[in-house]
Amino acid sequence: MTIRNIVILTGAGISAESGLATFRGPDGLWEGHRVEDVATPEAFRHDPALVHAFYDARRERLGTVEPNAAHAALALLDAEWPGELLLVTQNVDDLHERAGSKRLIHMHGELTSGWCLACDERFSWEGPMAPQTVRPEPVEGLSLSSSEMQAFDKLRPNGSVNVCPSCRAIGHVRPDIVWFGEMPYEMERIDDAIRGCDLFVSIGTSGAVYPAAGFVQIARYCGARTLEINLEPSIGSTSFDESRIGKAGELVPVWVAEVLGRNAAI
Ligand code: BJW
Repeated sequence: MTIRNIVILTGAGISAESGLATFRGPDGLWEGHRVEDVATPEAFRHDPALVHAFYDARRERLGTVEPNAAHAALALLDAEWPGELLLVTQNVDDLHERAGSKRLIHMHGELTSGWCLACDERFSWEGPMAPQTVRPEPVEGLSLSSSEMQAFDKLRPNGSVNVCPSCRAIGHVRPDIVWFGEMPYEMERIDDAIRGCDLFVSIGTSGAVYPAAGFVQIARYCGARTLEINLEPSIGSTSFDESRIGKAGELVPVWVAEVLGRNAAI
């Protein structure tokens, strides 16, 4: 079978070897909370401080990790593949783009993006987002000491506080992340690419969350060959033509070398 159009779906497992926790593994709880408890609009309405703390901690962690061999191999494939290619990631980290991937969709949003609920604008975001990290306005007779000022400034690198850079509303910026019950981004583009691909590859995802978990069935129905690369068989493993079981950092470079017709030392 000649392959021209490739769609690759990635999940948390591809970033595990970079040191980012997966959601449903043994380290998948965050301070005792399941992702289903903190990644919903209801959770954000009920306890915004908790949800901000979850994403602030992950945004901070992002600055301490690097792309791994699997991200690098997919970036190489993107650079060298002459046909159509689309990398659809469920991950909200920025390791694919830091590795160099260009043809990329973040279907579940991005940690480094904010969304203002007051004016509906989206913008890039660094540092914490929790409103309590705003340095208090000076109040007559009650001034902050310089060490207190420094402590607040440390909490807001590059001056980021929960102020919308577009409309200046305070406290209305939420993480630009797709939570349960919300529509993932760019579904039409993703659907078109899956229906038109000859090869669909799923890497490092458990297959527990829809619509991503259903992509393999659409690809198969439309005649694509399907491959999964995962540490263990995913929930939908039997839907794939082929499963390669092992670490993404080891198996993805080998697969990319095969596709590019090279030996495995890439
Ligand atoms: C390695 C490795 C290594 C480890 N190498 N591998 C009932 C039935 C069916 C569906 C529903 C239902 N009730 C509700 C729904 C819909 C719901 C859903 O799917 N719920 C399920 C819980 C059942 N979905 C939604 O609500 C979505 N929206 C939606 O459906 O809108 C309507 C719609 C209709 C029609 C078309 C389109 C849309 C939105 C889902 C939003 C998901 N958001 C989250 C959190 C936000 C992002 C964040 O905070 O990071 O996204 S949940 C969380 O799970 C996160 C992930 O992107 C997502 C998937 O997890 P992932 O990546 O698979 O991670 P893990 O941990 O589960 O798996 C890691 C895998 O890696 C494991 O298998 C390991 O073995 C492996 N691994 N190390 C290779 N080194």
